[in-house]
Amino acid sequence: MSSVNDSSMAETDQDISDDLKTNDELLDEIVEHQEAKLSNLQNKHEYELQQNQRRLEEYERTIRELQEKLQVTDEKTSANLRQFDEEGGRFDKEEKEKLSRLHQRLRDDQRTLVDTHHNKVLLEEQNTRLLNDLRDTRQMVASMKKGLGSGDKADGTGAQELIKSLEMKLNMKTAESEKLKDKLEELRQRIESLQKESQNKEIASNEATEQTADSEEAEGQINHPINSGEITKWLKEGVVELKIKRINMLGPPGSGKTCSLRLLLNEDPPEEDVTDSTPIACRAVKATRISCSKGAWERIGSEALLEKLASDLAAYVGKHPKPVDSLHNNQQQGELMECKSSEATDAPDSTDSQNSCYTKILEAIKSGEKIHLNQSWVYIVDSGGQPAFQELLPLFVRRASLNIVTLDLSQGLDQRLECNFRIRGELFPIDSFFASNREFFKKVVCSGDMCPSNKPLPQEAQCDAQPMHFILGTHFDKVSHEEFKEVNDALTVDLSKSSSEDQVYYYKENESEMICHVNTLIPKGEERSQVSQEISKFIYNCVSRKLKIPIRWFAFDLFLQMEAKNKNSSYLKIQDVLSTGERLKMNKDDTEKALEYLHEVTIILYYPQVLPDIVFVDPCTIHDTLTRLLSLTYVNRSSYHLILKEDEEISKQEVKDLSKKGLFTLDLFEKLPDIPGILKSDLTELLCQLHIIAKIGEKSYFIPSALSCYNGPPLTKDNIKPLVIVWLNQDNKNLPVPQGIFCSVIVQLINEAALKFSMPGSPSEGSFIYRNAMSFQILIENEGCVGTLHFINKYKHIELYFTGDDPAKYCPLVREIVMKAIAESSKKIRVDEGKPVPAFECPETEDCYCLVIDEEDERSHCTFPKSAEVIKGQESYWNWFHAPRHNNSEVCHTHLNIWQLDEIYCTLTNALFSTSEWENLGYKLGLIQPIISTIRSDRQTSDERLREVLTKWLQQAASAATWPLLLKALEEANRKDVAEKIRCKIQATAK
Ligand SMILES: Nc1nc2c(ncn2[C@@H]2O[C@H](COP(=O)(O)OP(=O)(O)OP(=O)(O)O)[C@@H](O)[C@H]2O)c(=O)[nH]1
Ligand SMILES: [Mg+2]
Repeated sequence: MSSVNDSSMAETDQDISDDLKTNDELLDEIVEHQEAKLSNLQNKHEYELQQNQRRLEEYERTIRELQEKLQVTDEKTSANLRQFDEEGGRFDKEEKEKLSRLHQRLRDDQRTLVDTHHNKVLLEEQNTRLLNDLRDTRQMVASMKKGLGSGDKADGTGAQELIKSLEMKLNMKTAESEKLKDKLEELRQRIESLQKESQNKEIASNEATEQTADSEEAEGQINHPINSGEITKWLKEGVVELKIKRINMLGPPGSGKTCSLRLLLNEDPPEEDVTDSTPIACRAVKATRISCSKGAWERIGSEALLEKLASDLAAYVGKHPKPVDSLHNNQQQGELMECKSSEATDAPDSTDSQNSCYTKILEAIKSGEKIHLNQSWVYIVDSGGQPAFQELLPLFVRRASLNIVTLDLSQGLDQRLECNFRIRGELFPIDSFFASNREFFKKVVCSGDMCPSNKPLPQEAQCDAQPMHFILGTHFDKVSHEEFKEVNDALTVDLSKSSSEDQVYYYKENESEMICHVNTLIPKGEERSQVSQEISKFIYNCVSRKLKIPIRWFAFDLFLQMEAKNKNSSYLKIQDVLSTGERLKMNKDDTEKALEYLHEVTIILYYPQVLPDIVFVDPCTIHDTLTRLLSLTYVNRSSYHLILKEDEEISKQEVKDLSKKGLFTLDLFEKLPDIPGILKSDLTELLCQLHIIAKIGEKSYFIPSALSCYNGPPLTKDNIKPLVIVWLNQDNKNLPVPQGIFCSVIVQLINEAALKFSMPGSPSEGSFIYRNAMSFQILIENEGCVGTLHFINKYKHIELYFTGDDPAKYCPLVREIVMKAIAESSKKIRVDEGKPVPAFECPETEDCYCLVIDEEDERSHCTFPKSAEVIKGQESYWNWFHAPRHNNSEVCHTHLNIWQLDEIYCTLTNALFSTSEWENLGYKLGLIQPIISTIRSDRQTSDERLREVLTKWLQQAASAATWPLLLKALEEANRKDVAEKIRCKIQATAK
């Protein structure tokens, strides 16, 4: 039994041992499995930690970079703010606040970044703790293994508990790690958003810096003299594009200019039967179209216009809703409508409205919007028709886009015009240098005389366009339709013979009616309105010029006009002008530049060299004083009280001196009504500067416009032929003598220092003292009187005669001085069109001029395609230039012809003239730039271009092309060597 028991016990032991073994193995497996699991977890955790570590490092780097960037931005912003502070006042409070808000936000962001950094440190600490925990876990697993190996807890429960606790701990750590991960992710996102925000701030800060730089640049420009850059600077902030229809009313005295203007503006006809004559030029009427459909015009005052501008600007930048009455404005068409106000009806609370305009305009400009307003104006200048005024007009009137030419139909076409100076219902006959309507029409319309041809405005589009004409036949109520037709047809024929045909608008093209006939005195009512609308609508569609004016300057101009109106004065003191500028945030320099610009562009007159304290906002007071002075020569003694100051009288001698010699004294000038605040002596100084008068003694002045007009026979030609001065345009077309230049040159010659030009004491036989013809005795120190110069305005040209014993000695000097005076006067009255060229009247062909093209070689070029050979070598002509020389060989003077082109070309190239020098030679041969440009574009090789240059020269110079001229051109083109070679060759051939 025992053996059985023993064996069964042995078996049981064996089983237990096996079981234990199996348990151990199982436990080992479990431990191994858990160990592997833990190890995996540990690896995963380590990997994650490593990742976290790397990310943290990245964040740390990003934060560092961000901090650096922020520091730079911060420094920039602080520098900007400092700069703004230093330049205090330049930037307004609003901008400063904006920047300081930006600065504040940057500081906040910096603080957030510091917080982020702090969080990162906490995260690092947590990670360290995690690592420690993991180390503990590892140790626990190791000790568990050890415990199991020693069999302390043979049932394995200890191990299982351990495993459970380990799993719990691991789970805990994993959750913690997850949390950390989330936190890191959150942190990353915040850093990213911070980064973005910082970038935006940086851009904003850079923009602010750029703006500072821009304004610095702009500030820099202010110190420079006025230039296109200066205008561009102001144009940048906004532009008013004015579509200006600048209209000048031209017509013989009493032809109905003023009455026509009233009709066009739909104003009532004048109440008086005889209207007063208009002074030299009237205050310019600004009119706007009041209704698109009706097309009528209405005068508009500066205040109304300013209010309109302010509300348009406000509406433009969208800050203020447009007032209801401005909503009629049709921006698309650029029409200014329904803006009813005139100088007379401006509201009494003008200061308030002025202040509100300042505010609105400045706000609009400051808004930073690129403003662009379109406004259409009709800008009409009514001028006085007196012939005496004509020469003064260009100084006060700018070139028009349209001339309305009035002709009194009742005076007949060829009938001598009855011209009167009208004052307070009285008529005083005046002389007239145009005998009839036809003559006036031909002068003004067919040849463009008596139209101011001064410079187009700097910013004007279509600046090269010639003014157009619109012919208004007045007094239609006094003639039959047949009579009108006769005049219309005759003038149409005259026009068709001229080159100005396309410069006239036909009123009814289909009915061949060039002239628009009208009775300007139609009584107030429906018919008058209808006629007014019809004509003004037609005129409105005629040409207009576009003018870009910086908004600030445009507003400045209007404010000045308002200031002057408030002060009831035609001028302003410079202090008032500067303070108006200041209110528009313009400093002294800006204001002076704006004044210079407005002087050029509008009617403002500012002569800092003569009257630095005065700005004439409207020159009407100057016109009035001058008109009064000149009218003393027409009116009767009994009417002097209408012209002079109260209780003032003038002597017969004073009137005689003025009308016969053009002389007046300061005493006489003082007797004319004063312009309050302006000394008469200052006014005479101004008139001297304008070349209207010349000072000829301590208190005496000479005014050529006061003289009568010479209508007598032409001078009998003396031993020396007259030199004529003609004006040519770019296409070598003859232009009339520019209006205003003749009297201006007379004044200039009287002031001449090099030679003394002395006027004769009074008109006598053989000498002239007229508005259009003047004789000067030429006096030279130690030699006395060396001759007499007769200087005559023939309107197509100016003629110079010299009578003296030795013309060859003095004529060249006289010619030079006259040409210099013409150049000076052209500048003064801003003649832009045409170039004065010395010439002779062609002895062979009527109306043809021989233009002097080479005084040395006595070469002239006929304006008619015809030879001027006859003049060559004739002393009576060339004495104006030099004593004649005839030392060149016959061969040399043989004229070159177009069929010699190849010979000339080969001679040049054989003498080693390079074809590549074609352009320089072309210029030296007198070809003008457009021809050179055409040659360059039309011909490909220099070879062809040289041939073309020679062709053009031969054609242009006609029979006047000679070898000496070509040689001279070569010498001037720095090819003396070539010239010498050719000269030798020609001489050899001649022998
Ligand atoms: N019957 C009639 N008279 C007219 C007409 N137009 C003008 N008049 C008269 O002609 C005179 C001169 O008219 P204005 O318009 O002042 O002439 P103006 O061309 O401005 O004259 P100045 O300013 O001296 O150059 C006035 O007395 C008018 O009454 C018209 O169409 N018919
Ligand atoms: Mg008039």
